[in-house]
Amino acid sequence: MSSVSVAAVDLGATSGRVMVGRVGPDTLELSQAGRFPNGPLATPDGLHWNVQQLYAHVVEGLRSAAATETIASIGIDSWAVDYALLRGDRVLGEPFHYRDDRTAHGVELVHADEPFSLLYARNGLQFLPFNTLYQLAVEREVGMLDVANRMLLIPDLIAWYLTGATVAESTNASTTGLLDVTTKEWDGELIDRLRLPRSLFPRLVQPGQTIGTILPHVATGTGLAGTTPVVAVGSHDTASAVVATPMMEPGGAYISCGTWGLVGVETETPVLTTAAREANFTNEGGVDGRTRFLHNVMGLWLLNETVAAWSREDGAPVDLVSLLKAATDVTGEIAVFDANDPRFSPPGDMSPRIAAYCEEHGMQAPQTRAEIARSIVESLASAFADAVRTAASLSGQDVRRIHMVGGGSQGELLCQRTADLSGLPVVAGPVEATAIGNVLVQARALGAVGGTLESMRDLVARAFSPRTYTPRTAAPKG
Ligand code: LFR
Repeated sequence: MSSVSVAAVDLGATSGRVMVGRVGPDTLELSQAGRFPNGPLATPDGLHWNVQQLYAHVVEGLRSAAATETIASIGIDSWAVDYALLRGDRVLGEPFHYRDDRTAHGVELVHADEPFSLLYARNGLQFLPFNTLYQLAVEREVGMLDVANRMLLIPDLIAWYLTGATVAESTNASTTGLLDVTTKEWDGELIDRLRLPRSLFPRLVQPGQTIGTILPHVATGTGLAGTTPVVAVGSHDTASAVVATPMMEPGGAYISCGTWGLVGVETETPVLTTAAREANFTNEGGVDGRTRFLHNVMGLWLLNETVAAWSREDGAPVDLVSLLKAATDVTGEIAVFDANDPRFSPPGDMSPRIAAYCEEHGMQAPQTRAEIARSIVESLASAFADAVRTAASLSGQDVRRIHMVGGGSQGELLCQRTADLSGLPVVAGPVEATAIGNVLVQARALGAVGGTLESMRDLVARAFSPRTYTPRTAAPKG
């Protein structure tokens, strides 16, 4: 086996990137071919994603990648649940952002027909008001589904732009709420009961399968060979991140920390107990048929939105490194708020919402920017530690260490406080777990690396030495 170079398109809610991975049996290197901002775009009809612009950045990134080396394939991952509607080959408007508040009405529409407990038994998903099925209920009500005849999730839409092929990659399809959690096929009966047209949902593909080869104009525009395939990866970003989480032995939980903190364990089969449902734990589809049993905790969103607001206020970017240093030096009582409170979900400055939360709960609100940042980090670490404990007890796994991957793994204070509050060592890194998981699944499909997820994780651990944070205080009781 020799090494190959592949391109990973990794779209996050606040930024996207095109990475080049060089992968072989003993090689795993990553370099950046393009990075660009992303975020909600407010228009009179709600919050949207500007996917045309994202696609333009993707093409640009692929062109830079092709300029330096021969790219053997392309893989695409992004955040979950959001989609474009198409009629034939016409895209019907810009996709909605999952934080658009029309989803509240979608929840009412769906739950009027199907109680959550029944949905959970079928799809195994935690309740999140933006799950695709709630969004589609609104589309149905406003008549969009009388026109549309295809739905493409965001990575599948980008794959269609590149190849013209319409598919639904299965890990991401598992976040729609319309996949049967056991068979991992579209749940036709549920789709009928929700009065959605079955024809909306494309053929499912598994990570590692080829979606198609790039279209001639894409080859011309990027300089890639006309035969370059787009290979399905764990196209849900969290699925790719879990692939590259170096859980080498049993007993590892993970926190994939970017915009969100996805906290959980990997299981062989879904956990569909009443306790799991009541704790709002999800069973998302993982690569190689594994289950990602996890809970969505708010993540760096809280800090990023607040820092963005302060930067607007100052007319200059706030320096995150100095802010976090000042936050680390804060002493005394710090308010810990419920990071999962829905008031923190819409975009914007979190400080007034944190102050209101503290007032309602009889706590002294953080005052200075350093105190606010510290309060956010403490609240995230506390929510992470709680979610790890719950994941362990619901899954029956004996969790002995926590792997923190993604952007949050760079935050020393966050990692240390998560270790302190959980009483468990936190093994931090890699930062680019999502892109690494993306390139590894492509490399395996091309035959450049072998076999199991475990052997790929072994390669990750060798290539990106993680840093371990040891808990400084005894684990809290209970
Ligand atoms: C993380 C993520 C989460 C999903 C949320 C919304 O980027 O994909 O897993 O719940 O975004 O799509």
